[in-house]
Amino acid sequence: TANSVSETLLGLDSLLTEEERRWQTKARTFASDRVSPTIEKDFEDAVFRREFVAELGALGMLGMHLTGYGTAGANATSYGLVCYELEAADTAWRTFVSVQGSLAMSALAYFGSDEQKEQWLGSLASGASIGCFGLTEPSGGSDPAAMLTRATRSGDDWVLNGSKRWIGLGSVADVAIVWAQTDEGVRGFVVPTDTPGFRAVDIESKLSLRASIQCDLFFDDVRLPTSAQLPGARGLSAPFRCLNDARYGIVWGVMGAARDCLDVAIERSKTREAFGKPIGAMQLTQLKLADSFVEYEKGMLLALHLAKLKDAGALTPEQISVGKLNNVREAIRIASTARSILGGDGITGDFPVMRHMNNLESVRTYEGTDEIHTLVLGRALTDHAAFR
Ligand code: TGC
Ligand code: FAD
Repeated sequence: TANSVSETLLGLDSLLTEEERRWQTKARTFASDRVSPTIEKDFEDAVFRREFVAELGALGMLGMHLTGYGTAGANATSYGLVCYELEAADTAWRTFVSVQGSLAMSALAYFGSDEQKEQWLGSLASGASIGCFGLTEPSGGSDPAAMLTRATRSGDDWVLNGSKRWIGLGSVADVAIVWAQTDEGVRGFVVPTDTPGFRAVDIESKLSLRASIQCDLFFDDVRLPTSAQLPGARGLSAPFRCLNDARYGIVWGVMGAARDCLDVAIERSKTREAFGKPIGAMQLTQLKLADSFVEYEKGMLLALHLAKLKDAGALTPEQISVGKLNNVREAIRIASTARSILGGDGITGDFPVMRHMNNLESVRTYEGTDEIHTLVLGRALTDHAAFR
């Protein structure tokens, strides 16, 4: 777990506090001791390791940016560093902490009643329970305002009908946060997954994020008490506020995947020979490594800057879009460049690079696609919304 040249050359470590480094070390140790030893096989066999959930809970990494109910109350840089180290091992485990901690737990913490928080937040923080977050629908994810899932009143109850797609952890979750259209606009509902009429079906044909689970969810007359509604959530700004937390974690996470690819490529450039000398001694290889390194360091600086803004309570959705758009795009370029440096061996599971490349294709799509974040920035720059 020693720092690599890509981490030390610019000395960004010096910008971290002792406490932040402690979080980073804890996450790095978990990633290297628990995730890395089996991840190639888990990716190949599509295995989600349920036992890691309670371990992450015991480490304080679930909903760690929140306060109360057994959460860690850590600062934004610490949360970012945990995402960074987990995703260096595999995007599946950063995705897990994003869905559980930043989506399901944030929704409960920001918009839940005291009763809902009491019932769920502690057990989600410890990893005794799993939560999922259902916003995207089969007819499309970029425009959640067009959602078709509906909650209607029936006496004192709500009745939920519709479906969601791509919902992380749906089939292993104990509780689903479900966003639905109502006569009063979009509202959020806390749905225990054993409620009659709730069904989750795994999406099995994935070539990306294979060590993670995504599902179709179906709601067939799911009857819920009034108390299942998230009282503080009014309109789409509520789920979007949760997305902000998860998108922020992605800004850091993808730099972990980029670091892993860069480190592998640097190492290989020193040992692999062609035309009688190491490929790292060739100028074209050095250009690839230097360009990748520069983008990686810029991505880390951007993540650190957003962390400071987040802790100051000043981080805007547009600033998060800059980070998500840039860092995912550059991580994909770095992974692809590393793949080329590895030559033919780069397409095998003997190296992590192709796995990261495949995973990053999910990351560029979820939490707002490249195009959506581009249009968010276009709107901020011109005052014209070009979505519709
Ligand atoms: P728009 O008119 O822009 O906004 C509607 C209301 O929401 C407010 N708002 C936000 N509030 C907080 N944070 C944000 N980021 C916000 N963005 C918008 C806005 O102020 C307004 O509030 P109010 O009070 O005036 O009503 O809405 P729009 O319908 O035009 O949509 C804009 C757009 C396209 C940016 C939005 O629909 C969008 O972000 N689409 C992408 C959807 C998305 O990212 N889905 C992610 C699903 S979850 C997931 O992918 C999990 S992956 C696993 C993992 O995270 O690891
Ligand atoms: P679409 O919205 O159909 O978009 C298709 C293409 O059209 C994209 O390239 C898009 O950028 C482009 N496009 C759309 N609108 C415009 C426009 N106005 N201008 C230009 N181009 C446009 N969702 C959840 O709710 N919960 C989860 O836990 C979750 N986890 C996920 C995990 C994975 C692995 C994946 C792949 C997805 C997950 N999602 C989740 C869904 C994710 O948020 C959506 O996939 C994403 O929002 C895009 O929606 P879509 O796939 O329906 O694509």
